[in-house]
Amino acid sequence: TDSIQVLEGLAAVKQNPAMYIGSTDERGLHHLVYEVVDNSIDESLAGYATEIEVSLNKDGSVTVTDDGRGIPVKEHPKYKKSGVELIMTTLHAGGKFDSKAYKVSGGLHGVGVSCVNGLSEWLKVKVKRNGKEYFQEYDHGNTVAPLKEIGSSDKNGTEITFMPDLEIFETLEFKYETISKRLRELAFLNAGLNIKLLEEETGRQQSYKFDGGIREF
Ligand code: 0RA
Repeated sequence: TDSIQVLEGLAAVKQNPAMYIGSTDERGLHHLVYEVVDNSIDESLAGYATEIEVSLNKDGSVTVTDDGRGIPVKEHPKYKKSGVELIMTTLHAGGKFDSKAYKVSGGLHGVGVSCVNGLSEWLKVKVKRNGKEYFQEYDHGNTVAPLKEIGSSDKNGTEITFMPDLEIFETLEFKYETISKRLRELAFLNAGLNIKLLEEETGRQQSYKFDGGIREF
């Protein structure tokens, strides 16, 4: 499928956010969190991530951390960019990712973490992989500098922190209860997966893990 993948920039997402995340109201804002979490859940379904942590930070940004394989860091021979940069800055268009297909299906799932990047004032990603730690940041979806090695690590995983763009969203206030309810549902649907939520400002936190899956419901 790689050869038929069409990569597009994020201009379309910024011009028509609703087509990608449904709306730019409170609901759309929360979709940003779910989109990033979905990527971590895919890493759990693939058999790697066992834990996902969502932090509502004091500055209004959100951090999603997982202990999956980490986004690939190798440079793509054709695009001359790291896997991290390609995943964060390009829309994977064509085939089932066709915008018409999304409109039919409701257009809310699996549109990719790059949409979140395009709709964020800034986004920072840290990847632990190959015994190393890497970092990259973006400004309104635009790369600030190439992926940089920032240290060593014996762990694997991905940490994404984003600040939603106030020029795009009608509200920037994440609701602990809204996110908590969704994460609880996701924990039911993904038996054994540990999902944590933390609110920095208040110290509120919750941890969801259901070994029996939906049967525990
Ligand atoms: C592309 C390929 C692989 C993993 C990921 C993306 C990935 C993306 C996200 C986003 C949040 N957490 C993530 N974890 C992984 C596979 C990597 C491999 O083959 O080793």
